[in-house]
Amino acid sequence: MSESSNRRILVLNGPNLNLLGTREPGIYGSETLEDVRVLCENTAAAAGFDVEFLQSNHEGVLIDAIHAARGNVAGIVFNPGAYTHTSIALADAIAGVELPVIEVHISNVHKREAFRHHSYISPVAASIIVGAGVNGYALGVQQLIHLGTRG
Ligand code: CA2
Repeated sequence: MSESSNRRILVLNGPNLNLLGTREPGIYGSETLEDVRVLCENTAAAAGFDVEFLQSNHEGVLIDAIHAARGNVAGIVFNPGAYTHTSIALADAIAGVELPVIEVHISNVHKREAFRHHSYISPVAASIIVGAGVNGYALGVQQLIHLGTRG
């Protein structure tokens, strides 16, 4: 891993998160995904880190992004959306790249339907942030930086 990839973070978003701020504000708040991108960039910049920000509605695109992250970033802040509850393939991709992944959920999934209580991602995540609203992304960026810079 080069010096520059050490100071770069991938923020990855799964299906339907492009709709953030446009519907269901009672569950997901009124901030847009663009607001989340700026929040992540500002949080990372305060510690001298850059952010690569990606959203996809396609599982294979997310898997490719995780593979491409290897050697290029210090770690991944990942909201896998509904793939959280279904995707062994995403869990395998994370296990395969050996990068720290911070799993983020805007809503408190444990207060919601039972099918949202199980995550295939959590067993391969370094940390999990749930129910903090979009601030969870900022906490995720800070946690990744903390993991990478602790002695
Ligand atoms: O709470 C979260 O961040 C979730 O990962 C969001 C997923 C949901 O399936 C997970 O159980 C929990 C859904 C993302 C859809 O985002 C929307 C945002 C605004 C309007 C409609 C969907």
